[in-house]
Amino acid sequence: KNGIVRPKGYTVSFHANSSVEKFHFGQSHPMKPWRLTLTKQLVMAYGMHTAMDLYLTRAATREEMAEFHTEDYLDFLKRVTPNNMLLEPRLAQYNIGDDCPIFDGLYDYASLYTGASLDAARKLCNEQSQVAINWSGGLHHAKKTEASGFCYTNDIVLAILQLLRYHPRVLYIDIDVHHGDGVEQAFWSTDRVMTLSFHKYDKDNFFPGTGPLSSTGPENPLNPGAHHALNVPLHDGIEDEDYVWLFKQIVEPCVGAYQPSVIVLQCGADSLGCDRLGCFNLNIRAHGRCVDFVKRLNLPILVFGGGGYTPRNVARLWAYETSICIGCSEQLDEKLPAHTPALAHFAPDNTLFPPLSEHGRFENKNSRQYLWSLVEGIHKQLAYLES
Ligand code: ZL4
Ligand code: CA
Ligand code: ZN
Repeated sequence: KNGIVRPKGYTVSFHANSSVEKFHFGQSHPMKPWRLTLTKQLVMAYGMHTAMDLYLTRAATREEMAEFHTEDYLDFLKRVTPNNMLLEPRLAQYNIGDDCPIFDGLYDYASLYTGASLDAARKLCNEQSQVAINWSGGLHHAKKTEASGFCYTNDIVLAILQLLRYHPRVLYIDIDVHHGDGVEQAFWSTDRVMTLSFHKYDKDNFFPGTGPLSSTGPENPLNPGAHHALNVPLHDGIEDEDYVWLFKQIVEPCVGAYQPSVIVLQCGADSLGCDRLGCFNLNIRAHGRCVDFVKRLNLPILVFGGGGYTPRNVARLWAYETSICIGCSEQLDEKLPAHTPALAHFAPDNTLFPPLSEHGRFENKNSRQYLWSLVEGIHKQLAYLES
């Protein structure tokens, strides 16, 4: 109730525009922007808003989004509506369909989440914050000229392009259960961004089907991007200790070898157990330990959301990870504050850390031997950077 004390000499900023929360992808679509309302309610119920700089962000301008996306794709997003879409000849070209439907306000939705990510990036560039958070961002699948996997504009790519104005090397880390293909592709041919994604990989049966260990950048060793894409393909059911171990075994040498000046962390909540679309068995604390590990590297960090399709757990996770960024996670009561507005969503247990791995929806198919082979594969790849 008294609020959380702001850490000294260290600023965490929270970038949001609550207008994004009101958009609807359509009946039974798994992506639910109102999960952000739930998240913000928990953050505030715990009193964390007093320990951060809060920014009400504006929508990204068309010019800002054209730094990555094509004019014709942005024109399309701007003009298409549920009423005129049947007259639109290029729906297939822009990959509009069940995953990426046309809904009312689509352009406003995309420009709002993108605007928040750009605002966060600028606060890191001018050193007004050390950690800048946008839970509405992290839409890693969008391409230059098409929508993909619930993502219309790629706010991560646009934010990284901003960071590159001031930072020589950006490390991008993606712990969403899906492969961060759009970000990987955008920076495929540069050595100024290293992309690292942990994800479920099954070429034919799990979206988007890219991101094997062998996908490391352009084949031509003279291309600067060679060896700067890293992929950690996982099977169903990975558990807390193994995931956190793997994350540390890989992230630490990446930072050592690449020496980034800033880190962008996509915190997709669909890698939690019990996610509607996911297939891992992670608990909230384990996911948070990955964020904590990155925070302790003492580099400026841009923190984004992403996937997450069981809204009550998305809200728990991102509220907890907000506390990790602030450095106040030990002060949070496991029991959710009694004055949380949507407390009924978190019933019957009303805890921040419900058991998500016990119900064992997914058998762990990741053997220790397999995990070691991933670590070894990544270490071998990093050895190319030293030379
Ligand atoms: C749905 O119930 O695997 C969309 C998508 C809409 C409502 C009504 C339509 C019913 C699950 C998913 C038919 C839906 C058929 N509705 C969807 C190959 C696919 C073709 C589309 O977390 N069908 C495509 C995308 C993935 C595919 C995951 C993750 C984003 C992120 C960052 C994107 N696409 C098969 C599926 C439903 C739906 C139910 C769905 N789509 C589950 N997985 C996908 O990485 C934000
Ligand atoms: Ca990922
Ligand atoms: Zn995802």
